[in-house]
Formats: sequence, structure tokens, C-alpha cells
Amino acid sequence: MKRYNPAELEPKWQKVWADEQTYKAVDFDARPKYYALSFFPYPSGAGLHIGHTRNFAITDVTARAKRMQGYNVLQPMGWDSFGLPGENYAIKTGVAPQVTTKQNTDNFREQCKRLGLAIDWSREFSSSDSDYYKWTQWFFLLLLERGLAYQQESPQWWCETDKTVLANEQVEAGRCWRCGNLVIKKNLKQWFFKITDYADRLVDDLDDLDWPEGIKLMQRNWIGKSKGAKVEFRILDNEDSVNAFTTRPDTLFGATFMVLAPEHPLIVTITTAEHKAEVEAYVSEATRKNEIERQEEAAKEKTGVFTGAYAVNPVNGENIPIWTADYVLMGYGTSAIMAVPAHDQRDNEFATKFGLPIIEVVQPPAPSEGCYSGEGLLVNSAGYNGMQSAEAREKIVADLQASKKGSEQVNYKIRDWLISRQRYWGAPIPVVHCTVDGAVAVPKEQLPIELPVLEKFQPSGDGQSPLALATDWVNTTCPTCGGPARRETDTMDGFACSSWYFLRFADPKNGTEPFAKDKVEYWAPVDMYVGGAEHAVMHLLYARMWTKVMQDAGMISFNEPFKALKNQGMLLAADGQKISKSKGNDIKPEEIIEQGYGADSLRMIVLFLAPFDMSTPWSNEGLAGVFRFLQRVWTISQNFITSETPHNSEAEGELYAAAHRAIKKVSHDIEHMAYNTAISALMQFTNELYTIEKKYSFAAHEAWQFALDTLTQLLAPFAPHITEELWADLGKKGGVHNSIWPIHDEAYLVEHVLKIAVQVNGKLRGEIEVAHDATQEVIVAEAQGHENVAQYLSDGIKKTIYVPGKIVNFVV
Ligand code: ANZ
Repeated sequence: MKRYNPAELEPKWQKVWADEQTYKAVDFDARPKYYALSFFPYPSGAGLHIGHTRNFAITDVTARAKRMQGYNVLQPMGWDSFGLPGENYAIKTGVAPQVTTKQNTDNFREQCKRLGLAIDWSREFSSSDSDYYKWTQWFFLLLLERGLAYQQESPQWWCETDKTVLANEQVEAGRCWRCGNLVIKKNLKQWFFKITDYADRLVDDLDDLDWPEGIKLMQRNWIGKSKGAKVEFRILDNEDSVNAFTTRPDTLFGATFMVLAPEHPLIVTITTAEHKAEVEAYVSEATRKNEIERQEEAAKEKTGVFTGAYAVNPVNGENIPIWTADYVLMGYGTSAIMAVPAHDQRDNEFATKFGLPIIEVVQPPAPSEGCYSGEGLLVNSAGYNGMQSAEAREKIVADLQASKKGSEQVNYKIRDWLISRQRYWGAPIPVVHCTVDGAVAVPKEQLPIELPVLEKFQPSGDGQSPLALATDWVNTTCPTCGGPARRETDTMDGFACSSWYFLRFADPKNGTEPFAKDKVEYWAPVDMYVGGAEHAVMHLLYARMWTKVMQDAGMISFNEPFKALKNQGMLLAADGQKISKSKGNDIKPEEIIEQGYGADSLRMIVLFLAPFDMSTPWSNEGLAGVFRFLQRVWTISQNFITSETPHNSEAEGELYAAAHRAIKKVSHDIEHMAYNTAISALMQFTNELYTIEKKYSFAAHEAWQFALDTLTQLLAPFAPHITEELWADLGKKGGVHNSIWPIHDEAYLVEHVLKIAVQVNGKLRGEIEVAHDATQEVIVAEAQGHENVAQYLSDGIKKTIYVPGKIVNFVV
């Protein structure tokens, strides 16, 4: 018998698929389209890791099943090759990023091919190819034209190790998302994309997406839309007034003091002479600390100083002291608050520490401990007493609005997306700076602005990109006046490249526009997008914004890029630890392939270990187990091919029943991404085939052929190589991956055993199991003989009622 040898048959079929372009996606084909996409991988020097294997296997199984189910499937692959990861690798190795990127992408492509992914390789590109980034630059100009890109000097997050600014989304708990080091604030002139213009749509459109709720919540929190009011407080003995943003205008009668952020411009003018020295000292101390330190310290202990000034509460005319404290942030809301210590925890701590009055204005529905921040009935609030807080909120704002002392206000936490980087390895921002005309957009016909090849590409750390040193490249002429000008030397954040790549796959070779509208309209949006949860508020937010910009510009008609998003769970080391090179517990996909298990076993084990969205430890035993399973599939098929046995109709019935049960279960499970249970159903089906073979040998040739064809087809999305070989061995033409997915027939699934309830005088006394074609006499006899029933029948049976297939009732 032919041996199962993945090392031989896997490369063989990979070559056939490549030669025949088996997985080519056909533009405008009449079949329904299906676009399956894995997150844009960055081609690291370490190569594909086992986490990628799980991510890619999920996408690939669904893509392959959909193909067999009659869809025109697009599953492309490309490389997110610009940006910090690739550049840092180049710096570490001292080899130019152009060179390392080429090596790494060659390696990644090879590794993907060895996994047997059903990818249309004719659509591959790298984001660092100039015929790709030309269009990333084109998008920059589109945003600029639409007033969505601007330059501004302001304090920004700066990473000392990566020597560049970072967007807010790329700072996690005060640390750089790439290197994990603490970031600082630096005053720099930077380019921004106006994502805040899209805040409302980014929140509202989340409702219609088939995304994990956790990711939607993270985006909602990040955007941080909060509805409230702006309330104007007059400053006593002063011309000025100060606005406070509050989400609880219903608590206005409980505002016993105000707090201004230390950077608030009014501090300087309102502070009285007596308090000047103390306030100045506090402000300078506060501004020295970064925002994260301030928040952390303020959470532990409140600090602050009195300015000597008073504000007038607009609803009751009370004079309340104005303080400054660093728990109030500059840049959020109005950078000033009305403090309500009875109902806000932070204000409560502050008031307690500094002995400021605490007045309850919202009565909790039930007695509560500590500072109550919920809803309730208003008290101590003059004409509003007795109102529900929600109702009072509207009434107070309406009254403030009428007397021009306040208005409704919506606030967002999200800030504009800082996109310039003082780094070499990115798409140059297509702008020149002219002494006469200022910042001038490079005309679109002049794109791409190619990234020059530099010998010294290390970041300088002086706040300038290494491109500033390439004087030949930097010095140019102004497109407006023709006079001398300097090129912008900052490059774009790598996340700009990944904000539209999913649409380029629809038309990857287009040289005259980013993509043809009709091609994108045919393929997009992405039907299933698979990747890790770590991009929740970075890539997934940016890509949504660009999609909306494209919609507004009339380039596309849809408003969201990814209809369904699926986050795969993490694959951990066998000991449950996170896999990392430094721990020495990493698992290399190619090692597993080379150990003789092959890609098919690897693909199966990463899906079999747990539901796709759960983290799970790696298991060598599991790997050996799925390999044994594939071997059993192999053996029974090969044995069948060489068998010769007479016909047996009982075997036939069992084979069809088992096959149709498997079709139903596996189809359902793949549709619901329950890959692990689909695999166990395939294992069970194989066991059933072994049992039938033991009982009847290979009798019932046609039914066996059907059962093994079915097994091969159902297994094909998971183990594409072995099934391709078996399909040919089973005498089939055209390749299993071009075959049509089987559809189950319910007729074969009817239960072969009937369960019949047995009653005595209408009371349930037992249940019997009989063959589905048993006669009434047999059934009644069985029922009478049931041990629990028999004891009630000792006085004799007056009447027997039989409801066919359901009930036998004895009347005694
Ligand atoms: C009075 C009040 C009473 C408040 C109460 C809350 C509860 P979100 O939901 O995050 O928007 N606030 C406003 N601006 C601030 C700033 N720059 N720094 C720190 N805190 C600020 O929260 C809005 C609430 O946070 C506002 O409503 C304000 O406190 C505070 F029982 O006003 B509130």
C-alpha cells in the first residue's frame, strides 16, 4: 500500500496549485463573491510564527469551504512592510530596510505556500512598493484637499527609544506600543488626520457590524462620546467667566467649588496676589510631570491650591472658591470643572482633604454608603426639588440655555490622529515647504515621492527624520512659485498604509488610480476579517475612518470596510506561557512540517485545540493525534481502492447515514466557525467507517465510494494536501478543491430506532426502544414485557391503545 508521506505530497500539490492558479479570484464572476482576509502581516525577520498559523488557518478553512460551496472567493496576501517593526530590524542588523524587507517577504511568502494557503498570489504586494505607496501618498493629498490633514505644533507623545512621535492610540498606559518604554511629551510641529470629524459616525456605525462586542466597546470607550452641558460661571470682581463641562448639570446646586487645570490660561489672571507664589509653584510642579504620572498620583492622593478667586454659581448666586488641581486635565471638555463632592468620587476626595463643603443634591432611591453617583430625586435644589435627576438634567440645561448661561455640549475623548513620524522607513509625506508659499501639496501627477536609498537610516533623535540629511532629495522647487523649497522629511505612520490595503487587493496592479471603483464594489467590503484583538483602537479605527472618507469622496458606496471581524485566541506554549523567543519556548511552523507531520497536521492541530477565539496551549500529543487521524483516513481509503467485495445492503444503509450525518454537522460547524467540533465530527465519521468496514468489509462499493469521497471533501478545507492526493486515488478528476461541496439529505438521517412511551391508565410507566419498522404486535409485546410496566398489569388488561410510533397505553 502507498505510504502517507506529507514531505512528498505537500510540495507536489503546492506546485500544481501554483501552476494551475487554482485559487485565482475572478473579477466580476457571476458566482456570489466572498472576501476572506487575514490581518496584514508585517514581515518580521523571525519569519511566520505559530500565532500566524492559527490566524491564517481560520481564514483559509472558511475561504476553501466557501469556494467549494460555489462562491467566487478572494483570499489575498500582502505585506505591511513599512513602519517601525521592519525598520527596527534593519537598524539591529545594520542592513538597509529595502534589503531586509525583500528577504523577509520572500521568506514569509514561502512559508505561507508551505502551509498550503488558498491564496491568489497574483494580487500580492508590499506596502513599501512605490507603486503601492504612491497611492498612500495620493490618499494623503485627498485628505489634505478635504481639509482632513493639517499641521500643528503641540506637545506630543515622543518615544526616546524609537526616536519618534506616536499617535495617542499607540501609547498604552504611558508606554510605546512597539518597545514598551515610557514615553514623554515633546513640543513638535506635526501632521494630523482629522479623525475627530468622524467621531459620531465611528460610534454610530458600530451598531451594524458583526464584530466581537469587546472590540466595539473598546472603540466606543476610546472615542469616548459623552453628552453633557457647558455651564458658564461668572468670576467675582472680574470681567472674565469660566466654562465648566459637566455630564451632570442636575447636580449644579451641589457645586461647592471649581477646579481649573494647572495649564488653564485663566489661572494667571484670576489668582490673587496673596496666592500667587503658591499657585505658581504648584503649576510649575504639575506641568513638569507627564499626564500619566499626574493621573497615577492624583488617583492615590489629591493635591491642589486655592487661587484666591471666586466664581458665582449661575443657579443660586452662591460664591464658590476656584482651585487648581492636576486631576483636572487640560484639553478635555473645557479644562475646568464644577466640583460636586457629594456625587463625584474625585471631588469628594478633594473636598475631604481640603475641608470644602459637601452638599447632597441627589437622594439615592435606597440608602447607600459613601459618595453616591447614581440617579435619584433632587433635594437642596430650590425649584427642582422632587424631580428625577434625569428630568432635572434636561430642565436645568433648558433654563440655563434660556438665560444664556449654558448649553448642551457633546465631548469626545478621541484626539486627531498624529501621522507624521521622524523615521526613515515610511511613505514620505507629499508636501514641500516653500519660504513664499508655505506648505504646498505635491501635485498628484508627481507621485510617487520615492523614498531615497540612504546609507544612514538610523533615527537621529533630534526630532528630525534621517531624510533631513539627504540634501539632494530634500532640496527641490516649489510647485506653486517655482522657487526653492524643501521636501517634508517626516514619513507617514505605517498605519496609514494599512488603512486602505484591503481595497487595493481588488485591483492591485492599477497604475492610474488607487483602484477601479467597479472592482472594489464587486469585492468589498471584506466578508470575514481575521486577526488578533490587539488592534482594537489602532488599525481597526483608522481603516474605518479612511473608508468613510472614501465614501464621502464618492470613491466607494459602502461605509464600513469589514462586515465581520473575528479575533483568534492566542496560541500559548505547552506550559501555558506566552510564546516568546526570549523564553525559548517558540514553535516554528516549518520545524513541525519538517519533522514529518506536514502542514496538514499543523493546520488541523491549531484549529482542533480549542474554539478558534479561545487561547489555548500547544500540545505535541495533540499534533501526534491529528497526524494519526490523517493516517487512518489515508489507510481506509487506500484499502478501499484495492478491495473487491460483494454487495451488502445493510452496509449501504449505514454508510449513507454516517456520511450524511457528517455532511450536515461539518457544514454547519464550518459556517459557525466551530472548527474544532467540525474536526471531531470528521474523526467520528472515520471511526464509524472503520466499524462498518469491520462488520461488512468493503461490501457496497458505491456507498463506500460515496462515503470516502464525502470524507475527502469535508476534510479538504482543513487538510488540503492529503485530500487532493486521496481524491485522485479515489479515481476523481479535476481536484478536490474544485469539487462541489456535498449537501446532506435528511432522508438518510431519520432515526433507525423508535422510542415509544408506555402508559398504564394514561400514566407514564416506561419507555421502550424498537426498530423503526417493528410491527404493532412486536411493539405491544415489548411494552407488556417492560419490567416497570409489568407490575401494573397483574390484574389483566382491559384494552390496549397504540398510537403509531409514539405511545402504547394499557387500560386496566
Ligand atoms: C460635575 C459632576 C457631578 C460630574 C457628578 C460628574 C459627576 P466624562 O464622562 O468622562 O465625559 N470633567 C470634566 N472635564 C474634566 C477634565 N478636563 N478633567 C477631569 N475631569 C473632568 O466625564 C465628565 C465629567 O468629568 C464631568 O462631569 C466633570 O465632572 C469631569 F456627580 O461635573 B462632572
